Amino acid sequence: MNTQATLSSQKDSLSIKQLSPNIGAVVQGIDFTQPLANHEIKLLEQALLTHQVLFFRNQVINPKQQAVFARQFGTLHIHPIYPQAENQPEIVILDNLETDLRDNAIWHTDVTFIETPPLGSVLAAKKVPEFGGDTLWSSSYAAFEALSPFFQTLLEGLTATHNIIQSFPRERFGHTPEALQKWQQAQIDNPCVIHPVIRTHPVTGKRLIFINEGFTTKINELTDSESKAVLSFLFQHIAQPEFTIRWHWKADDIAFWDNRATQHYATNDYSSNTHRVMHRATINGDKPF
Ligand SMILES: O=C(O)CCC(=O)C(=O)O
Ligand SMILES: [Fe+2]
Repeated sequence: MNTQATLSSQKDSLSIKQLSPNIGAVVQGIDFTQPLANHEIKLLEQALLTHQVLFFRNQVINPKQQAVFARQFGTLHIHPIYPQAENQPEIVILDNLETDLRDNAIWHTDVTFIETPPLGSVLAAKKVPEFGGDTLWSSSYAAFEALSPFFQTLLEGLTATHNIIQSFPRERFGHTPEALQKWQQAQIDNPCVIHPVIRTHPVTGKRLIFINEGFTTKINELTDSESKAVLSFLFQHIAQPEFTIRWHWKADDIAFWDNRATQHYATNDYSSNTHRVMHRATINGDKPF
């Protein structure tokens, strides 16, 4: 297997080091504070398709620079519930002292509660514990490919319901009058949506599992108990260590993932006295098929 590739251009070079057989690579040679050249955008897009999650070290950026970086890959989503950076509504602030982040400690794909879930997310570590607070990503391609052809075929024709409330319940996100109003509006603006259980990646054309414990509530064509059993199997299946990569954060690290082909899990194993702050830009995607 080719674990190290150096892709050179006229004056700069990008090094991409694969981290595991199924998912993850570390990229060197990118400066997030500078606009990317067209060929760099293409190389990163290609690397993202190949490795599904890319990691970058030592990127000191502010929310504006993060939004500018992410916009080179598409328009940005504004989250209906999470707090936003000042004057930069596209940047979500995930601060464990400000927000109940327990639902990120569950395997999920970001924002599948809308018709056109994000194509990717760019997550910047601002404050991280010395140990603990790692994030894991799982390859939805690898998880699909490990299923028997018979079960793959069974799942292919099915659709599932995704519901924002599954990860943003009222009791945790509606505790002040302003929060409650925001939560109620988010519910009105985001009615349940239906996505295929098995999705075709719009660029690679590969098939992948597209249900997640964060937002998927039901496989529509099955009875309640069948749906429960199949979802519970799939939620367990995608978490197999063989499909995953685990990242231990240092401040100023950035992770950039293909949100169509992955799920992630933010480990909630650090003390509540510890301050952990992450900033996320979320890039709009298209309707799954
Ligand atoms: O805090 C993290 O490491 C990840 C949180 C998360 O789920 C996200 O940013 O989408
Ligand atoms: Fe997430």
